[in-house]
Amino acid sequence: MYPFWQNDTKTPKVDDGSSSEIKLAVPVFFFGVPYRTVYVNNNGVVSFNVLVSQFTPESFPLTDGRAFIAPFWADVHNGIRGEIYYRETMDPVILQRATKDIRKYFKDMATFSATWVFIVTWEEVTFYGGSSTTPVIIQIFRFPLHSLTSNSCPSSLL
Ligand SMILES: [Ca+2]
Repeated sequence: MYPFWQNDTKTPKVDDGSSSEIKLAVPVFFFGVPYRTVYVNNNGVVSFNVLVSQFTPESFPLTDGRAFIAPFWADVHNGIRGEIYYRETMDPVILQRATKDIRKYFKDMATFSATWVFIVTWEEVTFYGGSSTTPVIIQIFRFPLHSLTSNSCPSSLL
């Protein structure tokens, strides 16, 4: 787990909600397309170009062409419990750790070197119909992978 703090930006505490459009310090290349903004969506999706309020997951590839990363696509309800945090960082300690993690877990990326990281954390959120006693936690982090393709995309990295 990467560190997150109470002063990270939070998404609205509302069912099926999303952040505002987040301008990134560096472009993220996703399947060869550069994106300069993202949305952090409460239902476990980080999306490009459009927010995602959809609460029922679909299998990939999506038929409508939306571009997003779905580490936790589910019907989250942070209005009942939990917070969703995000931040960009170029903290050398985080970059060093991310570089080490990627090299360790993705053997074909032995020369990878993180220069920027975007961390999203769903902390103790619950699901639609859940309660204050049914929390879960998940975190993702993302790097600008310049050669990401459908054949080389390490899904657990996203
Ligand atoms: Ca929801």
